Order: sequence, then structure tokens, then C-alpha cells
Amino acid sequence: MAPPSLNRRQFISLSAAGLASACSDMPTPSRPSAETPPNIILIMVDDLNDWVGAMNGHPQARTPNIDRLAKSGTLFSNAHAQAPVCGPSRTSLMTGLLPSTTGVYGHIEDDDIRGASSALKEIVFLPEFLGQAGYHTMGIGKLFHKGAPQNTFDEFGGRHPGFGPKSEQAFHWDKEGTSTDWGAFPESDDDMPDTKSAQWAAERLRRDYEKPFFLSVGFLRPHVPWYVPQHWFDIHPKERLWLPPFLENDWDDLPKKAQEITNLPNMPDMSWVRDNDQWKNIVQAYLASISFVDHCVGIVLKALEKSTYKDNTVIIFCSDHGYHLGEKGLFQKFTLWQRSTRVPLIMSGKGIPSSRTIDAPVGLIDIYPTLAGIASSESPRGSQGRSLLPLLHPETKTPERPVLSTYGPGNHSVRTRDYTLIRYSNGSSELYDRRADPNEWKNLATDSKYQNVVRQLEKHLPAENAAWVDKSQLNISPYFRQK
Ligand SMILES: [Ca+2]
Ligand SMILES: [Ca+2]
Repeated sequence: MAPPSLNRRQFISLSAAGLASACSDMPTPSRPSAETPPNIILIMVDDLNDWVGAMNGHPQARTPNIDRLAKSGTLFSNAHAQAPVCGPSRTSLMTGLLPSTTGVYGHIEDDDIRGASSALKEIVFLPEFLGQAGYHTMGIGKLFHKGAPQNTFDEFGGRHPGFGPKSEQAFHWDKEGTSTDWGAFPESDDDMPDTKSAQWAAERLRRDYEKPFFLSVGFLRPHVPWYVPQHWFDIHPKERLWLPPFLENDWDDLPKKAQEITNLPNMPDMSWVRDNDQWKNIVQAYLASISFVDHCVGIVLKALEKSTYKDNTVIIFCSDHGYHLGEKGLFQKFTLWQRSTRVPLIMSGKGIPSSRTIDAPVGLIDIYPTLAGIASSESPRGSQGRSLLPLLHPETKTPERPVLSTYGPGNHSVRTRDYTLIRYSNGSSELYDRRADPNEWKNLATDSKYQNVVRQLEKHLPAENAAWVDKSQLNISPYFRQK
């Protein structure tokens, strides 16, 4: 199903032979390590859209560490989550399977994923694959939905049960079923679980290992509540804050189904936010949360730079999906527009070209086969992702493949470099030409001039829409809960 990808040996030989000369600031591999694959660090953040300096999604985003990582490596600027929800996005990343194949469209307990549907019966999760390939596997924080299924890692450092210290009294928003609120809290970075996760990972980088390691760190911010200490707010002064684009009548050309599946009554909407003069406060709190998590990413990267592993490690950084901060009048995820699906995805380190941006559509689902290609000459069985390694090398001609995101059974978006097709389970559609309309405002789905594009894109919709597993654990749109 997936086109052939470079195996580890090919990847390493390409890295050593072709790339070292092309990338002057890339560390030269210390040895032609044909036998020992590089260490791998996977850093995941939660609910971060493209508001990082390297992607310029918000002109005032301050993310020096993520930007430095992007500069030292390759940024995939058209990367998308396979689901705009934490649990199913992470399940897809960790299994290499689409939500429409596994039936995991909503949240599910980590230990219930294995065997939840026939596609997941004998699943080998990404850390397990790397363990079998000879890696020492370590993880901390939010990697799957809660943390990680039992015994997935050789060492798992646990996860804070919630989203960090919670103010006793909500500052602005106190609705059941969401952790959403915003404000400066607690006093010190040391009280944040993400700081502890970063320190745990940094400490692991000071140890010796007998085999290559896979170290994965799952940070909680900028997931709600947007609580971080005051000094992160201070670097984003509210007075001069840029607000994202919002079109008043944007919803007029949308199918009814878009409204139905998106409606989340426990989240702030544009009319509440405007009436209560909170838009700038929310944007400031989100930017502050991003700068804080960038600082935590920096703790891990600085520990790597000081370690003996700095020249023999591949780093991969991503978020699990994006977030609306007023675009389309929403302050939430759970949509198929690119505000919710687009994510930063960066690879850096040994053998990865520096200062490159690749705009081919790719998905988080591609991470599993990519890391498998670095670690092993075996391919993961049945993976629906595609290794990113050939894309890193312009001399390798890689046919473009649209990327799929799914929100509930039968609701999908298909993205190419230029277009977005959204198809809902009742057959209604949206089509956007993102070259002319980067905000996905003008729905072209019924425009006769674009029917050819629609027909081309709909070929990439999944043939299978697996039944929903364990619907009771959903914490998403009420529309799905009624079904
Ligand atoms: Ca998330
Ligand atoms: Ca519109």
C-alpha cells in the first residue's frame, strides 16, 4: 500500500555521503555507523497550532528554541494531524493507522487501545517497534492520551494526572467538561509538570546507555488551561497584540453538518469573547503557554547539546493537532479546518538537512514509518503512513500524496499542497483553494469550475470508515454523543 521507503542502511549512507557536504552546520557523523543507528528523541507538545516563529502563524509568537531546532533541521510546513483531537491523533501516530481504520475517533484509555478493534488486535506501538529494533525506550508525560499503555516503554516516567496546577477559582471560564481558563498561575516554572518532564529527560541524557535510545517527551502546554507563570505573559504585552483573521459571514457558505459536529457549548465563542472583551487575553495566554513550553523544549535540547549524544541523535518535534484562537469564530479544536489539523513538524540532527522547509502534505502518521526507517531495516507491518526520509532528499523523486484528517466516522479533510476538500458523512462538502484563500473562507465545493478538483481529491477519501470503538469515553462534540 505504501510506496517503498528508504531503509536504515540507505538512510545512513545517504546521510553520510550526500548530506554532510550539503549542510555546512550539520555535525559530521562521528563514524560511518553502518551498524549502530542513531538515538531518537521525540518531543510532542499538546494543542499547538502554527504559532511558532519558524511557521509565522502569529507574528508575535516567541519560540526561540523551536525556531533554532527548525533552522538546524527540516520543517514540514504542510503537516497535519490525522484527527483534531488529542486521543485519536496520538493513537494514529503511535500505531501508524488511520482513525477510519482503527475506529478510534475519540478518547480512549491508553490500556484499552490494544485490541479495541480488529485493526488493533496485534498492534505494535511505535515505542515497542523501536524496542524490538534494539533501542532502550524511555518516555515521560502525555504521549498517548493519558501517558502510555503499560509496558510500552522500558522506562516510563509517568504523567501528571491533569494539566498542571489549577487555580482554585477560575479566572474567566468555569464550565463543566473542559479545563479551559486563562491567567497567570502558578508562581514558578518549577511548579509546572512540563518543567519536571523536561528535567527528567535532560537527566536521561546525562546517562550512559549500552544501546541506542529512544527518548520521548510529551509536554502538556499549550493545552488548556492556559495557566503559566506571569513572566510568560509579560513577554507578550496585550496592548500591541495581533489578533488572528476572522470573517463575519464565514459560516454562510458552510453545510449544516459543519455546524452540527463543531458545536461545543462548553467552549467560549466569538460573541461571548467580544462581549466580555477577552480575545486579547486569550491570545496572550495561548502565546504565553507556547513560550513556556518552548522553554521546556529548550531544556531538553540544551541537555542534548551538552551530552555525548549530540552528533548521533535524530530529533523529531511535533504537536498533536492545532487550535482555533478566534478563526471561524471558534476557540477550540475539534474541526476539520486547517487551524485544527495543521501542526509544526520538525526533524533535526544526524543526517537531517538543515534550514530546509518542505511543503509537501504529510501527516503525523508518517512519524512511525520514518522512525522505523531510521532504526531498523524492517518496516512496520500494515502502516498507513509513509516514511518522510525520501522527502528529505530532493534527488529522490517522491510522488505527492494528499494527507487525510478525520473527525468522527465519515467526516474527513483531504489536503494537497494547494487545496482542502472536506467531506462530511452525509455527503456535503467544502473545497478551498488555499493559494488564494489561506484562511479557508470561500467554499468552492459547488462551483462548477472546481468539480474536477473535487473529483481528484475525493479519490483519496478512505474506502473504510470503521465503526466507532468505545463511544462512551468520548469527550467531544455533543452531536456525536447523541448518536
Ligand atoms: Ca491535544
Ligand atoms: Ca466561508
